Amino acid sequence: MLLSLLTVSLAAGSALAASTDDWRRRSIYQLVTDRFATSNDSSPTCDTDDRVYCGGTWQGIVNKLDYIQGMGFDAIWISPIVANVEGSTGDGESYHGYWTADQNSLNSHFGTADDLVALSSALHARGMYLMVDVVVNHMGGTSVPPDYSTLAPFNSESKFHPFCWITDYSNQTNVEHCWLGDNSVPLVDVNTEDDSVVDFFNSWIAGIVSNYSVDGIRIDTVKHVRQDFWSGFAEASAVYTVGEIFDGDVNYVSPYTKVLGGVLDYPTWYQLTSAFESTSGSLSNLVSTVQQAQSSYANGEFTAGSFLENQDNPRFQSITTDQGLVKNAMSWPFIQDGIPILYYGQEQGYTGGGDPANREALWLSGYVTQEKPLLQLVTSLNAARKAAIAANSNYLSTALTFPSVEGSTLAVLKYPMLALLTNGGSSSTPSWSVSGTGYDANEALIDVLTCTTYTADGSGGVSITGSAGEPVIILPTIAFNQTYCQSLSGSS
Ligand code: ABC
Ligand code: CA
Repeated sequence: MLLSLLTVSLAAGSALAASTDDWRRRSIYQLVTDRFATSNDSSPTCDTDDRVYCGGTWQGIVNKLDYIQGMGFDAIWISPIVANVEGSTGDGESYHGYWTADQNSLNSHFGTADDLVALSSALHARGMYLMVDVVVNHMGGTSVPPDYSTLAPFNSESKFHPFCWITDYSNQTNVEHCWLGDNSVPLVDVNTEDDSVVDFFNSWIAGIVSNYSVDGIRIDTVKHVRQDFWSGFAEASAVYTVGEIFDGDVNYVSPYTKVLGGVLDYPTWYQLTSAFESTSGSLSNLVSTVQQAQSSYANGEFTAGSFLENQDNPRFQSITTDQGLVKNAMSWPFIQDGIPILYYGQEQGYTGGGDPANREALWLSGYVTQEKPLLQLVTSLNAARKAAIAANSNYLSTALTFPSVEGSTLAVLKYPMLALLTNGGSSSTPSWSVSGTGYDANEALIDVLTCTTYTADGSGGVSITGSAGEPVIILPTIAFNQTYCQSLSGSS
């Protein structure tokens, strides 16, 4: 009884806060604030190798929301917002926002508190959500030992774990208590066992959510903090929380799904990348990892964040530029059970390698939307997912199945969407034959990527021959807005 009263009053106090359920139908555009857009639409040079601030701001994002929403995204994830280490270090400047210096101030390179409020208001006016990246595990130092007096509000050594580098990822105590980073920028490991630290972070996150009307949070370095820290933190935030547990093993990641709203689906990411990075990748490894995650994550894969790229890994097109493989890999986040996340720049065909090369300034692309096949692909995929959600009220709780896995082809069914994938590459002519689709006999079907129409066979099965190793994303024609196809043919 007491518990339910508490739940009611929490809900009332955060009427605008978006729950995990609210996020399930969303699709997220992840951007690096410093690299997405400048306040006055200028295009300063930005050499990623320099690792310096290039000039992106919150105001800049506001000015480019048409670009993001035009692709069908209804949420954005921005870089951490708090004040960071200033000036140059052996690892460059803190343009990415992960080297916190003061938890209680904003990063003035990105704008003012008013600018951040203006961003969340502009998003909400469009029915879009704001997700903010937050770092609890560490703060940024500039020497070993660090000068603790530069850190706020924890300005004494006792609020941190004693210095040691993380050296052994198989030792969880080492992972939680020792430090990330290097001699230039040690990531000073916060003592998240200290009650006053825990209390601080719980009210800190509640404050961030309410001060800036934040709808969800991405949590950094989750596996570097004891698991039982997170449920209190997630509750205090009162919004959807998605945690970064950078690990390829479903068994390692699963327990964190019990203490957070969801996780970034790293186990699937590893298999997705290796399945499509070449024509010899294994589709069945992808299938088995997805099935394992579906059965062991607390909410299946429904509340996991699914991605192909992010700020920590080489862009997919630095591994392969075969457009057949690229389009198949890019399709995955939009056809699976969880919440799709697209890392900015992928739609423009960016090819940067590992950090820092994968953090190119988007203004250098001119935000062009015409004759950008990958931008068109993403737009179609968002449209297809929205149509599937609208057509089947159970879509978001229907677990995907794999009705066919054969050589270099794979069929993924999440009724009414049937995604036909292949890693045969752009010189292949894939074909799929799928039964048990749930479609009616002779039902009219459409490939949303090309607007080509097909007809199911007498028992609802589908036999399709594709081209150039590209994916085919099928919906019943009746479920897909035909004006979308008209605008597609009109713009080409
Ligand atoms: C800077 C430079 C880099 C330089 C580095 C030393 O310093 O830019 O060029 O190499 C931020 C910045 C970075 C910066 C770092 C360190 O801080 O963005 O540019 O790098 O100063 C999060 C964020 C990330 C952020 C931080 C720190 C954490 O997403 O952007 O980085 O706030 C670990 C952490 C993970 C962290 C990641 C960068 O490092 O766990 O939270 N990401 C293994 C480990 C992982 C480890 C990963 C990468 O390698 O398990 O824990 O992530 O180092 C598979 C296994 C995996 C294994 C891989 C390699 O192999 O299954 O477990 O992953 O088979
Ligand atoms: Ca830690």
